[in-house]
Amino acid sequence: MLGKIGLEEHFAIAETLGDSEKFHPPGVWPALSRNLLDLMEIRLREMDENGMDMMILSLNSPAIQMIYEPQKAVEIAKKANDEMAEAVARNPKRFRGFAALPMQDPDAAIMEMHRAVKDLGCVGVLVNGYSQIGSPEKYVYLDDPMYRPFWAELEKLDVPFYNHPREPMPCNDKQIEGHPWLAGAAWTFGVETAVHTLRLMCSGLFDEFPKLKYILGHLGETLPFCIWRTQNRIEKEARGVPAKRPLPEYMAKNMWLTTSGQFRTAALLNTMMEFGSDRILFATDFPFEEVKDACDWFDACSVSDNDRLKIGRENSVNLFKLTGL
Ligand code: GRE
Ligand code: ZN
Repeated sequence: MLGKIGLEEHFAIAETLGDSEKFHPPGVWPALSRNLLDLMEIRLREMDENGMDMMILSLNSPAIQMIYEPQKAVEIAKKANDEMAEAVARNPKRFRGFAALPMQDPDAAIMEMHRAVKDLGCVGVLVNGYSQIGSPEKYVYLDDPMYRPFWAELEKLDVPFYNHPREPMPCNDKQIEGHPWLAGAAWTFGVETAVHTLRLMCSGLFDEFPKLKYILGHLGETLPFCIWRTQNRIEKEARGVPAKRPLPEYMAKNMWLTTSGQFRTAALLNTMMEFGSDRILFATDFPFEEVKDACDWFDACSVSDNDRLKIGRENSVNLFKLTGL
């Protein structure tokens, strides 16, 4: 399919590049770091060769979320957003961007979100899970009451929020002790981000802000497969959960899911059976995955051409109100 739009397409700036290094063997790092830093030739060639019109860019992980000094987080987020905006300005038909946000300071995050959306033209925001704040050992999830004004402002601005994976807190390390191959994208990213999303849903966030638009990668980080059971158990034993509605209802109304890093037709079909094809969006997870792998799979997978067009392009045009393509 030509004209695909991808929305988990990462880049790095010099200050955040090293964050991605620990997840990969040294052998692959030179190519990976080159691809992360490139916002021009390499990326455009990959896109041209594989039928991608546009990448909606986002910073690597955890990047801003692990810069525990709020002032520094603000500074680096601005720098990343400015560098990304320059790349978008050079190639507005090929690139758009998600803003990185310094969640260490919710007021500054609101200000940077406004600047990024209104002045820089960002089409959404992307946050890498919980943030470390004030010290490396203080972790704050996005259901913390201090973020309620941020969510209110996000709802007013009406741009999508992408909750992108980061590694679980170190206190969970024992779970995979002796099994380092399960760290990161292989397994722990996904459960971390699924739990974070369940916290948000159960906290009543989407009752308070029913118009929030929330995106998950990796076909929903296992939630489409598991949410029926979670809801079933919560219905039987609510234990004081603040959420007013069934969790699948928030997923149906507030969530969009992308194909990043999940190039598997059976998993896509399960997601379509739970959600329909209007809320699933194409994404690659470049450069941690190959654009070619994502596109070869997606272009040939056994869905209708109508669904392919929606997932590959039209749902993103509608969600991000993209113009000037
Ligand atoms: C990702 O963004 O999904 C990612 C990383 C680091 C390693 C692998 C990976 O941020 O897929
Ligand atoms: Zn990613």
